Amino acid sequence: MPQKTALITGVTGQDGAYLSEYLLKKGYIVHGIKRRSSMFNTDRIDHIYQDPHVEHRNFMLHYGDMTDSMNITRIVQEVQPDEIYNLAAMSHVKVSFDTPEYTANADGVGTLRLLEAVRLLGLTEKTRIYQASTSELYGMVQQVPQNEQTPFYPRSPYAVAKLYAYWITVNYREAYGLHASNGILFNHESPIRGETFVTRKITRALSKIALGMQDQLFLGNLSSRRDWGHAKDYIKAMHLMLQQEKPDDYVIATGVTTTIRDFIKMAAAEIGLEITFEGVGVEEKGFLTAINETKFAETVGEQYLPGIKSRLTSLSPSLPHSLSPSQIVGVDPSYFRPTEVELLIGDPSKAMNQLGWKREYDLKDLVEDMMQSDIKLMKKDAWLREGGYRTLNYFE
Ligand code: NDP
Ligand code: GDR
Repeated sequence: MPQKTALITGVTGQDGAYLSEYLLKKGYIVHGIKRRSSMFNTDRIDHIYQDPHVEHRNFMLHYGDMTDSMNITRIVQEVQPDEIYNLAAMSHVKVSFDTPEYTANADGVGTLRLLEAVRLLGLTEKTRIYQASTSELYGMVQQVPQNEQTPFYPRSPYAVAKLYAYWITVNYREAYGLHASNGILFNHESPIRGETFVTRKITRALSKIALGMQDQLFLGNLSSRRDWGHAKDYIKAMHLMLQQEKPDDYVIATGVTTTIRDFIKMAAAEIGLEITFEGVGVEEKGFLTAINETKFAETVGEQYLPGIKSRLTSLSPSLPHSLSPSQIVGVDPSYFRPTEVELLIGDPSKAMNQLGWKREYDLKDLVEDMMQSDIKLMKKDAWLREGGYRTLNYFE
């Protein structure tokens, strides 16, 4: 079989990194579009980077931006890809309320730019396109669980921009016969998930709390429910969609939904900590109520036990809870969204039956993977600090 060429927009993101690795292992030549940034932004793909002076490279990066039509068109022309994976997006739902116009431009019109580039360059027969659609399209859900037939009701500028991208992809498929497919992916996470998405924010913060580097974690709505899978499973579905004879749209999900509150409990349990929630709304708090010392010592380290135990034992009945050192989680309304998506749960039957897609990770595996990785990451910072070195502060 001739070697295939893929072009990935958003190559520096979570999915772009896993997909690049996956396609390179399959023998693809992979081109990625990265943005110019004032600091290095290629952390997630540095391990597969190839020096431009190396001969016969199969992984190449191009500077580009979804808001720049000519740049997108030029790259598509140069690369002549067999497959395009459009993963680039301003992907943070809360931030999209602050930057709605940019989000519409990059996530909505950006998709049009890519489709038009393929059409204008006469590549409609050659190039297959994957569009990163999202469960956020369902927003205020009209049906439970959500499948490919469920009506959309977007609840954020991000979701509305992605709605345009979804339909323009369908339209180019129907109007010009493009092999263009939408993957309606539900939330998928991993150890390289962006630090401000809720799962990673939780696993990073709990790791720091366990190591005595942070006191508390402040979050927004603890009651919303998400259907979380592992990004490593989900990028395989993207590839499968482009290997089908006919383009189509598919839901990729686990079929299990969990509250943010329960995700916190699961992540804490992974390192032997029990967190109990009390109160409602902005008054809700999560307290450290028990420690499985053996598990904590195994997963975090025996030397960190006295620190975490001191937070538990200082819980005195005479102390108001708000002053208790055992408080680990608090609610900060500034993380609330003007309009929230309360419940998502997907039905991936079509993808399982037609693509033969199946997942390897369940939520427990995902949480374990993320916690182990973040404990390791934060220990590195703890050691650097002990050695007198400065570590970076990442503020949201
Ligand atoms: P990330 O936020 O991790 O990555 C987004 C990527 O897009 C980054 O490489 C980012 O560059 C790039 N990007 C952002 N804006 C632009 C722009 N204007 N021009 C070019 N590149 C840009 O997202 P994920 O990997 O998690 O998600 C991949 C795609 O899938 C996104 O489109 C997202 O909306 C969608 N999606 C994600 C889901 C999830 O749960 N992860 C679920 C459903 C859909 P930089 O690194 O410089 O910021
Ligand atoms: P989401 O993911 O909005 O579903 O979009 P995110 O992890 O940001 O939020 C999930 C839920 O958690 C609640 N939440 C918080 N969220 C964040 N980020 N920070 C907090 O402190 C916090 N507290 C509570 C949110 O309100 C929400 O209900 C992700 C992105 O990857 C999108 O690009 C993608 O399309 C969808 O998943 C599917």
